Formats: sequence, structure tokens, C-alpha cells
Amino acid sequence: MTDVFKNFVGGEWVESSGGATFESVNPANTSDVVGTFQRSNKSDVVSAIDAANAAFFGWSRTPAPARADIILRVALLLEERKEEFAQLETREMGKVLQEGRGDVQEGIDMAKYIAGEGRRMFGETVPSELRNKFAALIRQPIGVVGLITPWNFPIAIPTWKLFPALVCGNTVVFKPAEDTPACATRLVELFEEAGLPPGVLNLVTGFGAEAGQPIVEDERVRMISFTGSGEVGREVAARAGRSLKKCMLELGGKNAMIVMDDANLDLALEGALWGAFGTTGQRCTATSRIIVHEAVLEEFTQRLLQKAQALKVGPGVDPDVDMGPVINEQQLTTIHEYTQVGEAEGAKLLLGGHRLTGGEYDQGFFYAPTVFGDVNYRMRIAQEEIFGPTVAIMPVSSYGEAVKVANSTEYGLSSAIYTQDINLAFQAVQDLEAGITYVNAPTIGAEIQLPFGGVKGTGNGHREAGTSAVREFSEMKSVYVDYSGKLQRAQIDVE
Ligand code: UN1
Repeated sequence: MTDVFKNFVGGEWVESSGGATFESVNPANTSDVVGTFQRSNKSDVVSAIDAANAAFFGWSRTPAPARADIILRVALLLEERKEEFAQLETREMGKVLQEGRGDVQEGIDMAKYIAGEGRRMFGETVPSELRNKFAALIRQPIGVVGLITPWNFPIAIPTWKLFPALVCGNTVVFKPAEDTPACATRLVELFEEAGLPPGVLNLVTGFGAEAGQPIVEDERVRMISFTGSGEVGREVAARAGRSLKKCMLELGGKNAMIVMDDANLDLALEGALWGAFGTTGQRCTATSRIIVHEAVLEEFTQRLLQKAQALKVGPGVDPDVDMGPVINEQQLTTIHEYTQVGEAEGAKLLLGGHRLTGGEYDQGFFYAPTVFGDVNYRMRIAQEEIFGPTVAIMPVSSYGEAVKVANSTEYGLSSAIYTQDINLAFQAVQDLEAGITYVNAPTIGAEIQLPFGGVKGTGNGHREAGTSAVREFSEMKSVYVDYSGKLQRAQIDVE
């Protein structure tokens, strides 16, 4: 018997009206069932939206500092239980424990940052063109917001959305990925424990088509924040557009690291290894292309292969393991299909390219660290997001060519350059088409105090976290107070 988890609607833990459930399993050992969860349907979603709608008036009128106090309490609870959450993440999602701790820490950081926003949430005051008239911009809640989150950062990404949505006075319907419902449920429990009023945060677990789509389509939901695939993101945006709701998308990347001929190679190699194989390559920000200057290509490639070969792959709970499993069978199949695509396209498979089998590997979804050489920008493995431990080495002969190759994909999330040349570094900051550029660091590792998101096919112009968080999750209201006691006509009665 596994634990049965419920939806959280209107402050109550409830079963799906349809009675259907699904299981979440440990990707390192599929006989370990993390729990049984509600397979929610449209009527469950409608109930959750009803509850969020009913709670909106009270919550939106609660002073922001009081809202923030609850978020701070969640931060402290999360901090206290960091290890427990990290263990659960590793069990449910597979990332190595150290990274699980990092993921939870990112949630704690976000909570602390946003708790401070409760006493900032800056507006603007501007001078009026007329006498005795006050003009200001204030922030107001949007309404009910729908948050749909992925499995790869099962704590951090929900917190990027939940904390700012709540501090701004919105109420929430939260649909986490079907691969990581336990992490999401435990997180929601913290809000209940911290004293969040009923209905302010509602959780519905389940699948996109059944539980996600009804959130996107309901007219009462005024904003959607979605992180996931480009394909689903486009669908979300199209459906959200019909009811004119605000739609914030983060849709992945095909992030490039440029290694110039003057790079500190030790540093670049360490960065490449972490960027490409950290979280088993399952980050939107993963380094999936390494664009290497031909002068250092041979040395860089040989040394990278040695290091990648030496990575220990296994269950993330084992402290000696460098790289955990991939999330599920389907993802394993996709990753392997890309290996076949790469070979068929004429890229050179230098390392890996196969599922790992035998012993404990047979219990989960393990794939070998995979390196392709001789990749050119037209190949699908250089264009499409693989979301696995596969990296493409792309030779170039100049900085100009490197930038062209880096910018040749539809995505624009993260980017990096390794060089000792300060001028070139700043040049790259200007030239790389991405929402994030790192100098002498890999493409992963964003901190929550700066906005996160990308350009081109990565999104639709929104940013999460940092100073964007409050901006995105609130409406602007322009306020004019005329205390002159007479009619003053703007643009006409000016002196
Ligand atoms: C993601 O890959 O979806 O910047 C998020 C990073 C992490 C967040 C990644 N802080 O790599």
C-alpha cells in the first residue's frame, strides 16, 4: 500500500470527483512507488477555480506585508525541512542529492526574496502637468492565476511562480507535472501549516490534457504561468489568447557554450561537464552545444571525453554518483532517438549513446553520458532540445562564426563564453541572442535575484524571479488625484 495523496481545494484535502488516480515512481528504481495521486478532471479544476475565486476578495485586501509574513513562514519551514525535501526530490525526480538540496535552496531563496517584496512592491509617482494633481502607478492583484509547472525543478520552479503570485494578492490554482506530484503536495502542505487562508492556494494533480487545459481555458483564470515544452507552450498561449488572459511562458533552450582559443581550458572543461551532465542534462538551461575554437578543439574534446567517461551514473541517493537517471521511459526513448538521429545525420558519436543496463541500472531509466563531435548547426541534434545527457561539440574557426552558430537555433534561453579577453566577453554579452549570458561559467546556475527567461522561441517576453516577479504577477493601475477642487483638463489647461 502506498500513501494516497489528495488535491487541496478550498482548504480541504479532497479526492478527484472521477475517482481516478495515478502513481508517481522513483526513476532510479521503478518498484519504489512514491505515492498515489488524484487524476484530476475538468470538474475538479472548476471546483478549484471556484475556491480561488471565492478567496480572492479577502486575500487581495489583505495587506501585502501580512501576505508576505506567511511566505516568510513557508521559507523557514522549507529551510527547517530542507533535507527531507531534498531526499523526496531525489526519490521522485532522480537528481543527485546535492542537486536536490540546491533545488530546495532555490525555493528558500525565492521565498525570502519575495517576502521582502511584501514591504516594497514599488509603484511610481510622477509629476502631473497640472497644479494640485497627484499622479502615481500602483500595483494591484490580477485575480485567479493558473500555475503549470515541470518536473525537472519540482520545488524551485513552483516557488518562482507561487510566491510572487501570492504576495501580489492573487489566488492560485496549481497543477504540477504528473512526474513530481509528491514534491508539489509537500510544498502546498507548508502553506497550509504557515496559515494561508483556505482557497488562496489550490492544488490539482494530474495530466495536462485533463487537468491543465481546463485551467487554461477557464475565463475566470486571468493569468497562466507555464514552464514546459515549446509544443505545449504554443498550445497554452493559443488557448489562453481566446479569453485574453495574460500568459507567461518558459519553453526551454538549446544553450550554447563558446570555448575560445584563449579560454582557461581547465575551467571550461569543468563548466562543460557540469553544464551538460548536471541534472542529467534535464535543465532548460543545460549546455547542449559546446562551440569550440578549432585551435583548442582536439585537446578540449579529448579531455572532455575522459571526464565524461569517468562520471559515475546511478541512483541520486548514492553520494558517489555524479549523474542520476532520466525522468521516465518515454524520455529515455526520446533521448535515444536523438542519438540515432545524430548518427544518421553524420555527427560522430564519441561517447555513450545507449541506455545503461545490468545490475541496478535495470531498475530505472539510466542513459550513458553522450558526446557527439563534428556537429554542424543544421543538424537536428544542434537545433532541438533533447533534455537529456547529450551534448554536441561544434567546431568553429572564429568568434564571428561561433556567435553565428550559437544564434542559429529557435531558442534563446541561456548562453556562455569562455575567454580571457575582456573585450570579447563584453562583445558576447551584446551578441548572444539569449535571456541569460554567462562569462567563464556554464549555461546553468541562475540565481533568483535576477530575472529568468529567454528570447525567441524560449518564451513570449516574460521573465520570472528578480525584479520581474512582482511586475509579472500584478496589474498596473495609474491613479490621478485632483485636489484642486475644479475641473482641470489634461493637455488643455496646462500653463
Ligand atoms: C530549468 O532548467 O528549468 O539556472 C531551471 C539554472 C537553475 C534553474 C533551471 N537555477 O540552471
